[in-house]
Amino acid sequence: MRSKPESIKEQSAVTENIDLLRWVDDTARLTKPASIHWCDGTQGEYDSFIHQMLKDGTLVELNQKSHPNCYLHRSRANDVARTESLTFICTRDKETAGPNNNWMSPPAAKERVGKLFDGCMRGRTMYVIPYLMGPPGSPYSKVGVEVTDSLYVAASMHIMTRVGNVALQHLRTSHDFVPGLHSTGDLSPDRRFILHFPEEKLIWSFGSGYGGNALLGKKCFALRIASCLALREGWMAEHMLVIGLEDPSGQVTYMAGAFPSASGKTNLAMMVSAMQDEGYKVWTVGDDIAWLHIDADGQLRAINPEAGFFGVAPGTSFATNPIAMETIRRNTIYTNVAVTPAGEPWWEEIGSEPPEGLIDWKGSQWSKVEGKAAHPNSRFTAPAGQCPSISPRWEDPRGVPISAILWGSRRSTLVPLVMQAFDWQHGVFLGSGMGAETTAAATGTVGVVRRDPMAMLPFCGYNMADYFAHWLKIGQQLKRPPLIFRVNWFRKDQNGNFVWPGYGENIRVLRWILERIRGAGGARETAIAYLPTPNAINTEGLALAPGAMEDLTSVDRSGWLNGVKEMEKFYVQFGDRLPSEIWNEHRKLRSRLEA
Ligand code: GTP
Ligand code: SPV
Ligand code: MN
Repeated sequence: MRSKPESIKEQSAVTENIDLLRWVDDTARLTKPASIHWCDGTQGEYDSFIHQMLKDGTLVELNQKSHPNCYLHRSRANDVARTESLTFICTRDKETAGPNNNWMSPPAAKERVGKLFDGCMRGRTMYVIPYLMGPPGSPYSKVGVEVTDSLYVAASMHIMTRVGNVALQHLRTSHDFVPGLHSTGDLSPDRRFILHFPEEKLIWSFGSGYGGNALLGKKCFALRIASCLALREGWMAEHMLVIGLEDPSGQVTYMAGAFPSASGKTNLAMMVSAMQDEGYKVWTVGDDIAWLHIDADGQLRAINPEAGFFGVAPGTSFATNPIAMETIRRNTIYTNVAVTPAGEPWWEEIGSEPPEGLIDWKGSQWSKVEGKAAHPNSRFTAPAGQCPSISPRWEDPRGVPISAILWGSRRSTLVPLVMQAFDWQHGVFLGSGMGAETTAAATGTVGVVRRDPMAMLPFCGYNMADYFAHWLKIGQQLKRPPLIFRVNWFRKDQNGNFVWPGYGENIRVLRWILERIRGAGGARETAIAYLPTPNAINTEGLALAPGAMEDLTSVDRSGWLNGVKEMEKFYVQFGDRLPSEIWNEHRKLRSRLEA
């Protein structure tokens, strides 16, 4: 429904929520749009958004025969990934945000960025998007309202969240929603700010139209703001995939895995098991974010707050991830991929040679000398419900019970293929010190190792010392805490080739994890963790280099001692706030390595 900005009365046809109407009204006074559109989340609305964007050139139609209802969007060349240096946590006290976050005081942030929002929607339409994060009817689901001047964002929110009445019906009180104000502005990185105000549960994002910067339900709400709410309310908001692993008897065991951006969550979540014939199958519950709660029986349970996948395109192929390829064949918005003369999306390692006449992600004729045809952080946006491996329980309002937690990141050296923490506290320590090679999902240098605790460094909305303490406390409240594992699919040999085949073959590691959960599976105690015994992981039929498995399951003591120093450098930033348990585990690891 469309209306003039200052007409609370007309808008109350959509909702009677006075706090929401007031916020939208205040926002309209600030941004001064020509009209307001309240999103209802219907297919008709989505279709009309697509139609408008095809007309104004925001979208390009792809081949409707091979890819029905698929479209391509090209973002600005300087707006292609999350911008961590322009992302802020705005709390009264800097220490609350911690050394892991950029900080501005709320008044300073509002003053500085309020000026940018002033009149920024003049002559344009303001879209009001009420959306639900989590399954309808779940006590764990939460409501957000995003106001944006980007139709691309509005259409993407249709796919990634549950938009419209379903959200409004979930409002328990009139202020029971997370407001998020977004404007693309002039898309200049000089005037780009992604601001979070956890104390008033508010998000302000200006100057970017891309991914996590602009789809405010995702990283801004479901991780940064939600992590703050979770700390207060006793649950956890995590950068995790969730899968169900079905065994030959048909029993399904659920696991959650925290891997940094562009480090394998979507692929693990949609894996086609290489052991399907033996009865091991993976079901997809979520591919990026998990909200974890302790139920009345002391069991950890997970819901996926999202309704779609915003997945990395490059590397996705019928060989590596056929389920993703099937999922993104229809009703999908592609961003920054290349396009063939036949109007089909194309990217590096899609499994076919670049055809003659390929158009690159910027819209120009591509030639080999110009580098990648698709942007390395090019993505697909697709509804989760059309994924062939979607779990029958992905929208279970109670969530699924979690039996194991996996930490995984890209480490070309040092970190074994898999290891099991001694206990919860040791597992939290392993997560807190996780090193990860950076990727193209955020602007900046790719491939440098940084500490990325629980894959949450860019997403924890408060001081990570308090976050580690929260993890430790949650463990104490669980009747049977999930076992914690560290995995690494990304070890490389001297020639820079991956040692482990990865993708569907990762089922071999998941199977060992399942055995460990059941008190079986061969393991030996080492200085760093329990490691699989030589034959504990089935490698039948794999073409591994001689000695590869030994390398993947051994401890490089001097390398780990270096790692211990890196962890220390990271931990000291938190001063006295760092839980003593973390220092204790750190000390114990060093002494075991030195023994
Ligand atoms: P975000 O959406 O940024 O959070 O990323 P993600 O963690 O979901 O990563 P995703 O599964 O999209 O994988 C990112 C890249 O890593 C893709 O190019 C994949 O092809 C590649 N990748 C994923 N799993 C594996 C694996 O097991 N082995 C190897 N070698 N590469 C992998
Ligand atoms: C990530 O970077 O972890 C993503 C993509 O999942 S974005 O939504 O852009 O944050
Ligand atoms: Mn992610």
